[in-house]
Amino acid sequence: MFLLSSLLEQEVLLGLQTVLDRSWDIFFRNANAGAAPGTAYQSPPPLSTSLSTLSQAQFLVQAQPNVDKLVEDHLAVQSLIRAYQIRGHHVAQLDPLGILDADLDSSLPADIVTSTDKLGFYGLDESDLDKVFHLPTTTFIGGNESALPLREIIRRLEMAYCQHIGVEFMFINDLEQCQWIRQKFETPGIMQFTNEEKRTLLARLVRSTRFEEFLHRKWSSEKRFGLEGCEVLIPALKTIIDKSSEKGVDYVIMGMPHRGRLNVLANVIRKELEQIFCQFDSKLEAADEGSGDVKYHLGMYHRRINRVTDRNITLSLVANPSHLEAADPVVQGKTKAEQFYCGDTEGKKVMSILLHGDAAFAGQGIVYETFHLSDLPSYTTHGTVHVVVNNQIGFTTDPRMARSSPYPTDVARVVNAPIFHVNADDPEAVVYVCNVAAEWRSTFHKDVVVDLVCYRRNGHNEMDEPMFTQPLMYKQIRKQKPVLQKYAELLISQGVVNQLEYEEEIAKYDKICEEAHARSKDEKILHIKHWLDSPWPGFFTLDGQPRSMTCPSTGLNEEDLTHIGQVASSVPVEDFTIHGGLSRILKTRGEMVKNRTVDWALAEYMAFGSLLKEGIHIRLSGQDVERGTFSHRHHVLHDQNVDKRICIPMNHLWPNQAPYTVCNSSLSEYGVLGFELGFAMASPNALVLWEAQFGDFHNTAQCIIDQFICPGQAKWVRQNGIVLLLPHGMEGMGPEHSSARPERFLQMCNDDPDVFPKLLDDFDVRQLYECNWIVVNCSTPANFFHVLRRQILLPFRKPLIIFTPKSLLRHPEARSSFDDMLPGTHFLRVIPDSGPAAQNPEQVKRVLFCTGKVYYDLTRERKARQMEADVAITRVEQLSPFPFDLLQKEAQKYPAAELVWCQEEHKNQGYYDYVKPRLRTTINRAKPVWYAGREPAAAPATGNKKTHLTELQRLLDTAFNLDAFKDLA
Ligand SMILES: Cc1ncc(C[n+]2csc(CCOP(=O)(O)OP(=O)(O)O)c2C)c(N)n1
Ligand SMILES: *[C@@H]1O[C@H](CO)[C@@H](O)[C@H](O)[C@H]1NC(C)=O
Ligand SMILES: *[C@@H]1O[C@H](CO)[C@@H](O)[C@H](O)[C@H]1NC(C)=O
Ligand SMILES: [Mg+2]
Repeated sequence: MFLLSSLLEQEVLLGLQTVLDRSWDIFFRNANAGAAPGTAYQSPPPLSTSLSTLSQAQFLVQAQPNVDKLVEDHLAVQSLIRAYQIRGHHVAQLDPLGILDADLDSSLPADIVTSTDKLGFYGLDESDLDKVFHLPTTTFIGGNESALPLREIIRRLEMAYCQHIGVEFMFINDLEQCQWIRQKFETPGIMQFTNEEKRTLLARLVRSTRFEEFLHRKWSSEKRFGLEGCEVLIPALKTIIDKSSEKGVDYVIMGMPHRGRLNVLANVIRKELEQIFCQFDSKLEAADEGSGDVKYHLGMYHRRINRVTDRNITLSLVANPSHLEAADPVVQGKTKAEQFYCGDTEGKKVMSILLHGDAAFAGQGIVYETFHLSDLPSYTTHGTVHVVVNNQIGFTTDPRMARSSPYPTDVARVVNAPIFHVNADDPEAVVYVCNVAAEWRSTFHKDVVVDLVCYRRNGHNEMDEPMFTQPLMYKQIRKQKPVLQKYAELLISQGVVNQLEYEEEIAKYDKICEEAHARSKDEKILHIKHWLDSPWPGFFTLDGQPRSMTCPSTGLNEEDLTHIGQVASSVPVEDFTIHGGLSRILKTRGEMVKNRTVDWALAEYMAFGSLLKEGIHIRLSGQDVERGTFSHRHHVLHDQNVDKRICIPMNHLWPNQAPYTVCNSSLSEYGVLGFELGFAMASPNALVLWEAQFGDFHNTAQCIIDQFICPGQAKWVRQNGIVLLLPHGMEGMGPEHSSARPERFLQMCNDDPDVFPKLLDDFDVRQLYECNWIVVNCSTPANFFHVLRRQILLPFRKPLIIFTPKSLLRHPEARSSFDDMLPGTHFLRVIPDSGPAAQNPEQVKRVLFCTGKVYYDLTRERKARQMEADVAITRVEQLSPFPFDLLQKEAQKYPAAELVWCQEEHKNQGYYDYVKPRLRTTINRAKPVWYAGREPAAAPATGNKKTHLTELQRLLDTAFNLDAFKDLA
């Protein structure tokens, strides 16, 4: 007697159907005939009925003991099969050293039949081993057989799940995908290699192994983060690339950490060996601008023929900082962009491969953030193949101290990615899972993980002593035969190659290395330009000449301004009901357009709309950017009656316009900013913007800012025009929503505060060319419009940091006229005073220099105090590069005036520390530069509204009290 429903999991059921068609018959006939009154019984559903009906059915059945036992045993065998599918990987032999279980747990699951006494768990015993059992449809171990003796069932399950491959997939919520994987690993004899394939694999192992040995021979005291202990990585990657190429991929974008990077460059990407070797020669100087980077960080781009598939393939390895896993989202963004530009909407032609170390993959949160982008419409790259070099150590740390999850790969389970653990000392098993991984990606377009369980033969780097901390492991490692030797011996014993052929293969590759080394000595100069991961052909020249260092007017004709304004205030599709409140917003926009004025949102619209007309793709990404955090943007309209029906007017502006992408992101900064940086890397002809919900949230993405955006060009001679929109302003909203931390960005600007630059022609453009990034805080919508357009019209690309307003979005005075946006107008780096003070500059007693929103507080206060002739207010709109030229003019214009920097931020924050020395340099230190603003503080702002207002009043009092600095002078 048993309760069927509780036992019936979906998959067990599928299997039951085959077993039951015969036995059920008898079973029910008996029950029907002899059912005692009161025995709960229902007539069974036909076997063809849907699973749900069947599993809902509950029936207590009483049967003859032998039939009962038959059914029970079948169910037992099915749960046994399922146990192997779920937990077989826990007993697979994954560690080449045989020391540590790959899942950090040496206990054996009770339901895996490692010895016959375990059969008892299932109510079976040895006498059942030769009984034949029907196989459920959820297994492929039978091949063409539908039934097998239990002994053979167990043997085949062990072959499939408990050898050198551990398959972790039963958490996947999709039956078709599970069946696909089972078929790949359970089908008897499916893992076959031809002699040709074995020889190719051996040759690849020879290259991988001998490359490291060559470097070791020539430069034994150099760090190279060699691959020893995971030489199989090279054939693994080549297999993934070959198989993907066969499936139609022609562009592979890769990201990887230090370990084995030079080997990957040499043997996977096939960077010329002399270019790699010459980096080891310390006599060489860097020929290009910038600081350069160490050899195991540089990027690479290479196009060549894939010898296995005879198809062209482009391989690109993205430059990375030391910060492990930081390049993950960057690779994804670049991949997305490359897919976008070649119209590859399903990821059939462009794909990414990410490599990871075991400790970093488990420990770094960015891995999780990146996984969560993998299936979002505007961020998916349609499946990434992840390869983990799981050498069971991170620097000196044992994995048992480095993670709380059984495997380093568990993070991938959140996106239902199958995970293939494989013993890296079995090269054929490795190649097999890599083929399956590539096929998985091309079939389901979802992420997949290959976990190469290996070891690290040396210390963390070649200079490092591992025995201090891992004595037992390294005793074993010293005894461990290298995988190349093991595999060569195997193939020789199988008669696939002979000793002589093997030695010749080695000699051949050693000779290649030697010759390249000889050539590398002729290379006098290291060209970082050979190490670009994303070349921009055609961008830096115009008709074969370098582009001139000028920037055309960023203005726009009236007709286009009006047209964009009209589209921005309408619903360009029929039968579309928008929210009543939004109708009012659009109506007000329409009126503004009639009045020839713009507010912030409209200025942004005009900048985007005009660039789209010129064929510039625009992508705006970040949390809630579609509507705008402050409900001012509304780039995506939602039909109030139809779910998911949306309209993006920006895409209805012009015939043949470039596409506009605006996308609400996942709640991530590090991941999403990295992604957009990668997107911007792919092409200079796109305006890619990331907006923080509030400016201070950028600190969760600090690594991308510090390691990529700020020094990217200097380290990797790679320009990037990404724009950061960071809402900023002291508005009494408390410490967390006030400051975008301008001081951080300004502190990282590369211009010299103490040197007044030479004012050559086109000073402004040259200054932009030389800086590492541009930092602005616009006080008018028109200036915001211009700076966005300038970003594209410049003949080069620089990151642009914009502190954007909150209350100014709706401030009645923060409006601009079309007149300030017409042809001939341009971005104003400095906005001088134009009122009574400027008419009579000699009479002016004080110049207040400021930036951003505080300008509006200052003008209001000045008016209230009737001091318009006494105090001039100069707005610094571009903070970096610092407008030395224009500010010099401003200072000279008011000879009798005191100079004051005024800001609403606290004194140790904001702009003061950046501006003060530069202003002093500008005036040749002829006068002091005073400060009017909040006191130094630990938090960016008070949480108390009243204190906020008091502080504001106090700073305004200082700014307009002409005696304020008398005592200090
Ligand atoms: C974000 C970050 N934190 C710390 C380090 C310092 N670090 C360099 S390598 C390393 C260990 C990495 O271990 P693993 O990911 O297993 O790679 P392996 O070196 O074993 O190949 C550490 C901690 C780093 N590079 N990046
Ligand atoms: C590969 O690319 C080259 C140059 O772009 C081209 O000449 C060649 O025909 C291509 N080969 C194949 C097989 O597509
Ligand atoms: C347009 O201008 C008129 C007249 O100056 C003014 O009353 C109205 O408020 C303006 N509308 C908008 C939306 O700015
Ligand atoms: Mg490691």
